[in-house]
Amino acid sequence: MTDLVIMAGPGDEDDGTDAAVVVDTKPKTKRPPLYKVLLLNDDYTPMEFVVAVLERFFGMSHSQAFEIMLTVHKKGVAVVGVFSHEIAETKVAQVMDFARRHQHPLQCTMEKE
Ligand code: TYC
Repeated sequence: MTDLVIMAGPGDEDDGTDAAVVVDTKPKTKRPPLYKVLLLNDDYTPMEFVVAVLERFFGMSHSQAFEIMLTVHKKGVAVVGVFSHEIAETKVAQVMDFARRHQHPLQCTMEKE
């Protein structure tokens, strides 16, 4: 990105024979992108089941889980966490599998932040 030019050659005076050495001054490591995990409302999944999901897979307290569940119920969707791609994928798979095993239509998705 940013270049630093170093003049390398014998002596302190610039006699026009110095070689230019170009080095990168900025580390090129980028932070990995983050993904929002979203929980979607539906008409059939019991409220207590959604609360249990938020406690189990997102480490929420009961009151925190209840609050987020109500937000999804009223608004249709809510962000329940922000993670790396791999962790977000795992959370979505865990929720979808748990809901399927209990025969609830609960939907969980992810999107890039
Ligand atoms: N709307 C559901 C009901 O009335 C409750 C619910 C909340 C379902 C949140 C899904 O992600 C959800 N039983």
